[in-house]
Amino acid sequence: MRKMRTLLGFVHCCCCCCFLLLLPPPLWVSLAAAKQLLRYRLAEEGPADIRIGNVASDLGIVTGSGEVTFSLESGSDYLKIDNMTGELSTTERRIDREKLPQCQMIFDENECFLDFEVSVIGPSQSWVDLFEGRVIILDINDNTPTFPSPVLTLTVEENRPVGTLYLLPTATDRDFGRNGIERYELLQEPGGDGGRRSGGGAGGGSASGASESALYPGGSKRRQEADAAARSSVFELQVADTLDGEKQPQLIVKGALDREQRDSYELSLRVRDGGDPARSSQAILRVLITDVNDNSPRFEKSVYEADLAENSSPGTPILQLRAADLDVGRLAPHRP
Ligand SMILES: [Ca+2]
Ligand SMILES: [Ca+2]
Ligand SMILES: [Ca+2]
Ligand SMILES: [Ca+2]
Repeated sequence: MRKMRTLLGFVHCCCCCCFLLLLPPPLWVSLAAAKQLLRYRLAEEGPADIRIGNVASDLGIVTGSGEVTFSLESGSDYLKIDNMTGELSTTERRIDREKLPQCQMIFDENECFLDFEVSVIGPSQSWVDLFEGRVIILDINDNTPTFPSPVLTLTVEENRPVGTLYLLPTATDRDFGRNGIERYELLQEPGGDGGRRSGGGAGGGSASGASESALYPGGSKRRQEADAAARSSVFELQVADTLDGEKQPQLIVKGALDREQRDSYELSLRVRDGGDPARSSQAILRVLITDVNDNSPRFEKSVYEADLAENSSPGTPILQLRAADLDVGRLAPHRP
């Protein structure tokens, strides 16, 4: 803290000044600097006229006679001082900690502050003392953590094994420290049934018209297994701590995926901060399961029989074979 004294034709403290005047100017300033420190703390976003502190009492100056007055030399954008009492308070201008340039990208709450200078003027302007002060701006939890979009889309290939990990978009919360992001949560839909089931996967749908169960006798069982997998959380959330202290949500595949059974899942991702009370928001997490070629084309029947008259002319149709492939776009009708 620096304190400078300006003499206006009167030596306010004869003994001290006689000694100080013998010293080189820089040392004179630095000796005075160690004497006084005006430091206050104030929560952001308060209304006007909030009392911050009393400069007079903190300097040990007796007021009331009107002989000593106070004046802000700097910092008056956000602060004001009562000329007679030395009471420091807020102005009409809102102090938004998240918008103060000096409060961005800091790692210590005490690094967010407003500096000011106040001059103390003696009787008949016989002397002036200039003091510097600092108001540390305390964070309040006035920002809700939010995702970059209300709907987050993730694409996952159906053959990804259990344990495969995907990075999810992070949310942002402009508040500081514990008022920032504390945790992410994955909300499973009731019954795990928030996604869209594949329509059987008979790519193109124009081939045989045969139902999945006809082509795949075990289809209903597979569907039951898929339903059970959906209910038991195919995906889980994991949150990693990054080197820069941020939290990184990750989605992990925890169950078997099969696009031909289910080609999308709709989950909810919630982010919460550590404020009191806490603020939170949610985004839809849409997981799209993409196709891989994991099905072979199959005929509708394993055995085809047809009667053919011995005098049939060349080119006479005998029978029609039907085949299907559950993968997307891979259906190729087979003809005799
Ligand atoms: Ca704010
Ligand atoms: Ca917050
Ligand atoms: Ca804040
Ligand atoms: Ca497939």
